[in-house]
Amino acid sequence: MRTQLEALQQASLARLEGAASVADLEQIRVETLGKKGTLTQLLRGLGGVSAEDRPLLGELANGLKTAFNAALAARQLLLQQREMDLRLQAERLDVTLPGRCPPVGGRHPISRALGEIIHIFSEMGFPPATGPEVEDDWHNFEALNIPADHPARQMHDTFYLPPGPRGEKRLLRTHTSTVQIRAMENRRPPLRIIAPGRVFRCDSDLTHTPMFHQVEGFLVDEGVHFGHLKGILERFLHLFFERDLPVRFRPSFFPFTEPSAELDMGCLFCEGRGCRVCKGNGWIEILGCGLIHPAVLDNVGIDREKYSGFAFGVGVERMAMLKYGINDLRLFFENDVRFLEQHARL
Ligand code: 2U9
Repeated sequence: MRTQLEALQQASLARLEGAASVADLEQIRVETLGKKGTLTQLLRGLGGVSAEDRPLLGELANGLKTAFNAALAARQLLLQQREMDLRLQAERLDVTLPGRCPPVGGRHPISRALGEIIHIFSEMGFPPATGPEVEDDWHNFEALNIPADHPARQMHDTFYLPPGPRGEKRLLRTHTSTVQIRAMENRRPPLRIIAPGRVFRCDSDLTHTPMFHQVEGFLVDEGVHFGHLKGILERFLHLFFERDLPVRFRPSFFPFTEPSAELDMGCLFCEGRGCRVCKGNGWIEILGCGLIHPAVLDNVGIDREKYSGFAFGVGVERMAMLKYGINDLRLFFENDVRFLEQHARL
């Protein structure tokens, strides 16, 4: 027994000495002091030795256990340190390397232009209002004095949907004037709002998409005249394009305004000398406007003798193209990341 103990002491200490990793050490510990470990079994065997040998052997065995545990702890510390050194070597970080920039999203140029238009009009006292995109015949056409035989009302110009639950005609709004009709029906003058949003027309070619964005605006009060409209629009264009540009009004026709006008501004690109953008004439057609037709006021129960109003409509895609120098409408809708990266801002 004694020789066995001494042999085990030598062997186990030598094994600890030769262990190359913390995992090896654990293996040796289990094989020595675990349930079925060599030293555990020897200690169990002590029960069978004579009473006179037992104290000495017991002391030896306990001494071995203590020596083993001490050697194990010392070796563990050393190997842990060594393993940590190796890891630190292998996993060294070069903190001077340039960082990897995570891709950052940005706002689409249409959203940016819309945001700027809304901001400018809000500051001038026209808060934005919204309404449904699926509309009825009344709000989209009838109330706006658009006659039954008007070309805009035909199937090939407007997207019609299956009729509603009470058989009513339903369609995708072709302009946001519907929002202003609802405002006039629900509130009394003085009124001023802008109506930004998506509109839909059955049209698709180089310069038309079936969905596009509009901002319409209107003001109804006593004594409103064309001079008010001119002042507001000039100020708006000055703030949006961040420069002073000449404007001119050309007579036009819309069923919902009388008189009606088209507003041209001096070409941004050639300052009136004539270029490709303005087709050589120095002016760019930018928006439509007019004084609200008295028949429209009648339709929503506003006294045409007491009140008058002006209204205007701008196409957001066109404004964005001019401001950011984008020459192809399709770019807005193709979602080519190269285009978006070039024009997106936070
Ligand atoms: C009400 C009465 C009148 C809104 C108006 C225009 C002229 C106009 C176009 C600009 C480019 C549409 O997006 S576009 O194709 N709009 O020319 N819009 S007057 O007139 C209204 C609106 C509401 C109750």
